[in-house]
Amino acid sequence: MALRDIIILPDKRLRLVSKPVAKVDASVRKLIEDMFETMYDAPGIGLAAIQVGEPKRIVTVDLAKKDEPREPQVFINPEVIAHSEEKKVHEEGCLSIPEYYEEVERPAEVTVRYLDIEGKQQEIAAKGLLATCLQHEIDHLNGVLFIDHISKLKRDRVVKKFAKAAKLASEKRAAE
Ligand code: GNR
Ligand code: NI
Repeated sequence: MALRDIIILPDKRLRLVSKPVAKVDASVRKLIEDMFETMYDAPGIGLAAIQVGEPKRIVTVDLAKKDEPREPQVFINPEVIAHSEEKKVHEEGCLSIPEYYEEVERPAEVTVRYLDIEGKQQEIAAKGLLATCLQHEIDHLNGVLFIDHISKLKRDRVVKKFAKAAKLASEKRAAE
């Protein structure tokens, strides 16, 4: 297993549309192992492969609480095939936009079709935190971030803050 670096705003790779996985082979399984290690280390409840720089349609999730046994879940080529009319507001955060949290409205329930680690097609009806998390992760696979669902004023503010931080960090590196 290996810990991978998580890419953060304004890294342009976060806007890539990830490619479907054609075959769940050893390299895909290795990437999934690395994603779990990286997600648990962060820690986060979900991770999309592009967040470790791999534009592949792979998502890892674990919603277990800190003091509970791990419940790793993996979703390959996940697609929302149905969603409720009912919406729900949930506070979201993103490992690629560290320490920024904002409320996002999304469908309360979604049905997601995906491949499991064996490459077998599965469907899951998700509600609550799993529904929110899967929609957040599937957005990543399409180059969409949770800040795209908030007001332009708030989005512009956070994008500016991260752009400034990246500029200062690069100036600091250049001065060394
Ligand atoms: O760790 C995470 N927490 C979270 C909280 C509310 C809604 C979505 C998430 S996903 C996030 C990890 C992450 O950035 N996944 O892409
Ligand atoms: Ni995220």
